[in-house]
Amino acid sequence: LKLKSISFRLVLLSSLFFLGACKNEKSESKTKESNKPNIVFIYLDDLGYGDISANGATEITTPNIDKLANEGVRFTNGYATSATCTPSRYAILTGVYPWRNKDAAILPGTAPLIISTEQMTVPKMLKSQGYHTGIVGKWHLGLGSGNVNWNQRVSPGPNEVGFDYSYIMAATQDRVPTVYIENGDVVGLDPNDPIEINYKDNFEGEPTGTDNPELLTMKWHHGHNSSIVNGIPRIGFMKGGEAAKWSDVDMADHFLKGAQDYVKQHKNEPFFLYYALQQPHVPRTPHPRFVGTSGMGPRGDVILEADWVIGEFINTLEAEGLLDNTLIVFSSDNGPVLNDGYYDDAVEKLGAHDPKGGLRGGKYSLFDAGTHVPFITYWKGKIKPNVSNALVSQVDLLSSLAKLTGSDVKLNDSEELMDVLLGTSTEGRTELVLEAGQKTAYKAGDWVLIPAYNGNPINTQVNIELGVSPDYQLYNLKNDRSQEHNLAATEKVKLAEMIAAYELIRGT
Ligand code: NG6
Ligand code: CA
Repeated sequence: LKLKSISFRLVLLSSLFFLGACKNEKSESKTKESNKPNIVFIYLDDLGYGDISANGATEITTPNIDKLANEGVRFTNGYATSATCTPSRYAILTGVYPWRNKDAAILPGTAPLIISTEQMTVPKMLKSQGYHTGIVGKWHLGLGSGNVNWNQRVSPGPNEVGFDYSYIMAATQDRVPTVYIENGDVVGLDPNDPIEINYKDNFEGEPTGTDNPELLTMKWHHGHNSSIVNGIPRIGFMKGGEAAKWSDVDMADHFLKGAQDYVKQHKNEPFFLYYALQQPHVPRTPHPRFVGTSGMGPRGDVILEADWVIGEFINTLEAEGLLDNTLIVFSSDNGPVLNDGYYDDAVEKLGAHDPKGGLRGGKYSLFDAGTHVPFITYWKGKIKPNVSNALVSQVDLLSSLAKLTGSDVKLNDSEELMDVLLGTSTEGRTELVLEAGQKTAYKAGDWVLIPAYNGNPINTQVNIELGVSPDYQLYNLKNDRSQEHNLAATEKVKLAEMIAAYELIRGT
């Protein structure tokens, strides 16, 4: 009798399955591929640990990012590899520590591509597992192989290191060329008005921030005094390409639309989208509907704008029926900075807000706030809401996602921490090398070693402590989250142990 009922159930089940398959072939193929969820990185630019209300901000509310945090895993010990953009972006895509690549430093808009086309990358690995791969947003990893001609297809770039589709800004919002590039081609370029870029010399007769203050709608504080685009002085000189120039205030909406279109177009296959927002990097140019919304000036306003576009993007995933089959990783490329080269009231209107969230330092710094950033994983129905204190780094995404999607790719610097990222394990990394301005520090558990370095202890232009000191620094973040007590002189044994462990990694 038992056997009979089991076989009856089996027949019933399989006929149900068959019916289901006939009804909707597409959703059946999605279920089959459920070990290949869509993967989205939402990556912000210069967002600090304390800039989101989920991490304790009280002066600013970020409901959409908080939704990811409160319904996903909110990491309290999530790290970028670096305190600036290019190196962190190098690591998140390649799974290799950026200090292994001497070119992984803040790049001008004319820099050649610093990822080798031979190298493994997250999109390449996912492509080999059947994914369609796309990037929308900030690139800043160099393009071409030197002397880029912006009037022809620009290559190699994202499409040559694993992305099937790319819609990018080349470098940063404050650097020329101030145009969008789709699959290597400048969008909207008029061939009769070719683009010329130079990072050393201006083109004759072209206005600059230094010479033509009367043309500026935003004043520069340091750097940012070269070509003027949309009233904003930039880094680097640009001539031509008038019709192709982006609108700064529309950039957030523009990238949002690109990200939404990408998921709509690829919803019937597993996809990876690297959605790299430009906020709250300078120049901070909120769309008029966000101006004044934070009461904190443009920096706060663009954080609210970023939160809004993220909400819209999640709504699109939901409307397309993709939310419960999509792993979202949310983070930032480096810590916060207030005045990063323009007068935009970021300091003056900060009030009680603490972008660092109680950590020391900031962007550019070896102190914790340089690299200790918001880090969230979210997967509706799969990840249980959780706060994790496990140590994780963006460099771990390559090996971890390989594990998730059935690839055997595993790189040494990139630890396989998929269970930690899904919130089912708390066994994170035991150690991590951090980088700022090509100087490195070492974290093991709660301990942080900052080796002795020559150099300025403070970047006075941005008013951030860089963590640079001619003496060894040793901190225990457990009792001293804001790194106020240097224990190097008293914890001699620990210091020696940390130096030895650090040198072992740096020597490999
Ligand atoms: C610095 C710029 C800063 C910012 C940074 C890159 C000056 C004086 N400062 O050199 O404004 O653009 O580079 O930021 O030019 S990052 O987030 O892309 O690393
Ligand atoms: Ca950045």
